[in-house]
Amino acid sequence: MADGRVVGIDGDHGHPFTAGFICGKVRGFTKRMYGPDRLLYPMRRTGPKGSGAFERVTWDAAIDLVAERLAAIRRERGGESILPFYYGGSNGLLTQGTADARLFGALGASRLAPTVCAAPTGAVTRALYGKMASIDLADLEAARFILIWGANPRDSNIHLVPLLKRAREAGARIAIVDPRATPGGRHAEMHLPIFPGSDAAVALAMIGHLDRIGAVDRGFLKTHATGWEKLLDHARSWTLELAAERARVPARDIAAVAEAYADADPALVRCGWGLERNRNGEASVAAVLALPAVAGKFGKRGGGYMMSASGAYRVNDRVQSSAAESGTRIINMNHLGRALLGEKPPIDALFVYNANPVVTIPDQNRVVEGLRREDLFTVVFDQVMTDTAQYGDVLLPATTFLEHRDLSTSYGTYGVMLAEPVVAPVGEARPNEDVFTAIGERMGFAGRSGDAGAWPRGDDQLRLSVKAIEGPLADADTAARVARLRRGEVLPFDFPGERPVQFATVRPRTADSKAHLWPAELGAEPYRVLPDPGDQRHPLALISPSSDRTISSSLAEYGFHEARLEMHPDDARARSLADGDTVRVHNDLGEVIVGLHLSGDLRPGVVSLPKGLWNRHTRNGSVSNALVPDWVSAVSGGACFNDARVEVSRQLDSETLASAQPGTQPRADH
Ligand SMILES: Nc1nc2c(c(=O)[nH]1)N[C@H]1C(S)=C(S)[C@@H](COP(=O)(O)OP(=O)(O)OC[C@H]3O[C@@H](n4cnc5c(=O)[nH]c(N)nc54)[C@H](O)[C@@H]3O)O[C@H]1N2
Ligand SMILES: Nc1nc2c(c(=O)[nH]1)N[C@H]1C(S)=C(S)[C@@H](COP(=O)(O)OP(=O)(O)OC[C@H]3O[C@@H](n4cnc5c(=O)[nH]c(N)nc54)[C@H](O)[C@@H]3O)O[C@H]1N2
Ligand SMILES: [Mo]
Repeated sequence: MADGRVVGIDGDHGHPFTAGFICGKVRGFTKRMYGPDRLLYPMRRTGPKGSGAFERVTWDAAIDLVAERLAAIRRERGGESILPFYYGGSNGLLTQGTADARLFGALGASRLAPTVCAAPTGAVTRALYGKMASIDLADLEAARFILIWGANPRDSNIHLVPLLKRAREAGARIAIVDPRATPGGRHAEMHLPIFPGSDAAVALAMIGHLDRIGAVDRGFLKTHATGWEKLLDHARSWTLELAAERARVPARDIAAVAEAYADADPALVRCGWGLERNRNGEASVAAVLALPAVAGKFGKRGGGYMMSASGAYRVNDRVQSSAAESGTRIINMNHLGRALLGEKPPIDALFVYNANPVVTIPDQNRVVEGLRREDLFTVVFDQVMTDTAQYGDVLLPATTFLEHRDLSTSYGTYGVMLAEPVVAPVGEARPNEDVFTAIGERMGFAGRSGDAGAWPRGDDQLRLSVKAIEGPLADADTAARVARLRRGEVLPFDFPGERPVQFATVRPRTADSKAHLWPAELGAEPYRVLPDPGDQRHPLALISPSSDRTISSSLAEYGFHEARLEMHPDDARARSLADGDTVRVHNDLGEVIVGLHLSGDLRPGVVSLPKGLWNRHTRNGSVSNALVPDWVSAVSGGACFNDARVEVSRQLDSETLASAQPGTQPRADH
């Protein structure tokens, strides 16, 4: 800190988990706070939609404008014609689900199904294990075999890396199931480079194989599971050969991973999110998470499965927002483009905050077409001028985590902490809670601070949010929790025996405390595998996994220079392409023009563009989502990013210029 400005960011060396270690992109966060993309004051659109022409207005004028338009739209078209759109944001409990929920509840707005991430995984962990707590990261070291399935800790979960290293030094073997040899995975003992979307087939074949070699723990299953006979029966139909054909890997390699897993003790499955992002998402995650039950890997430290930690606790939305559940229609966020263009009755107002849908939601071209609607009133509330903000009618500047208070619940670890602001807001930026409350007041839904009917704010909101955390959080008493948080403590989860051991100290939270391996919640055929969506014209699978440059699309404004498409040299040779060429990645939904980078880390038949790009990072101003269909997974409506099938051809530079959209050319990094 110097002169009220942040000059550097470092980890907290007293933090029980990170011990002061943070990633490079957050270390550079001042580039977001004070960078040229920062939104410093409210603005109003002056040019055509998407032109990026805005004029500065006061906060008062901006809130008047938003309140008047929302009131008029609600009066004329009904509350459901208003759609709030949010997701990642700051990921805290004060910046989401508080005053925003009160405002949209009071408006009777349409509700958003938050499905862009973790919907299949969440549905499966609920159905199979009643969201039993995952094993704690610290217990990774106790494992002798770690099966990393569709996760890339080196980029997306960097605090796992030292633990993986220590586990290996202690003798653990590591196997990776991933279409690419991930940066950390290159050293793994085993790598199954399966074709995207074939996970369910592979995991079922493993289960069938375990059965044939006598490695199924029937004792465990009889006592602790239901539906396992049906699962074993079904798994038999997925022979190693069938799965191998589907996954495009040798049958013996699938068998070898299954055998190594069966032999090791304790053995752990680290399940990521890469395998859920297709139409077989639920079946894939279910088959993978059934493995520890089938092979009898639960019941000891270092065995079982590890996902995000959020299963251990629940945030009671009703307590946190002090609002009643509304019965209004629900819009799947993955269908944003489709909904803006065709929903009946139509969506007339869109309020975007904590999200950047123009680049993070499937079917980018349709999302943009929807946002271009002249009759749509769009508010975008963000920290920076995102690709979505370009389409706003009103822009509201938001504070960053160093400028506002937030309550952070765990995602990978078991703890909750309160982060207080360290500097005053930059420019005229304001926190979410504050702005949604101000709109609520202006619209007459909330009394002014101190008046009757005022919405809880500040410390009152903090108490509600802390109270809303249901789970094994140390101190049941809200006041005691708040006091500890305010002293800067990381409030730990209070598991019997310190850290959860699945089927020992924590059990499934299903009605009978058993694992449900053929759960009705996943439909009549929970392990049904749909055929690959590929067609002959678009034979390559496009994946868009997280990178170490951004957090979703956040921080991409300084994290990226220019994106490159990764491709296996064999696929390039077949198309007469060379490293460094400019290529057109295309299918019937759209095209992305980028430079090509050849890499033997990817399996043949799969190409990759990083998740989180902004339009300026490609040569035609489109990102991978321009190629992603907006179909959704069967049970939970999850996004199918990795179902994109594409073809790649060489692009001449003269063509690139002709097809670039105005204002979206790549820009130099700053
Ligand atoms: N640096 C950084 N960290 C992040 C994020 C970020 O954007 N940047 N995002 C955060 C968020 S929101 C999330 S949800 C998590 C996600 O973190 P992860 O669980 O690691 O998920 P992804 O990065 O989407 O993909 C993980 C791996 O799945 C592989 N994969 C792709 N398709 C398939 C498939 O069909 N089957 C299998 N088995 N593997 C496949 C990819 O090659 C990739 O290596 O990371 C979080 N952490
Ligand atoms: N192609 C492809 N697309 C993907 C994925 C993929 O694997 N492939 N992964 C998906 C995944 S896992 C996820 S989680 C989603 C995430 O998608 P989004 O939820 O859109 O996440 P971000 O891109 O991080 O956008 C969050 C925005 O919130 C803003 N923000 C941060 N804090 C605050 C705040 O306090 N107040 C306000 N008002 N704004 C704030 C940030 O500046 C940022 O612009 O993306 C998905 N998109
Ligand atoms: Mo995510």
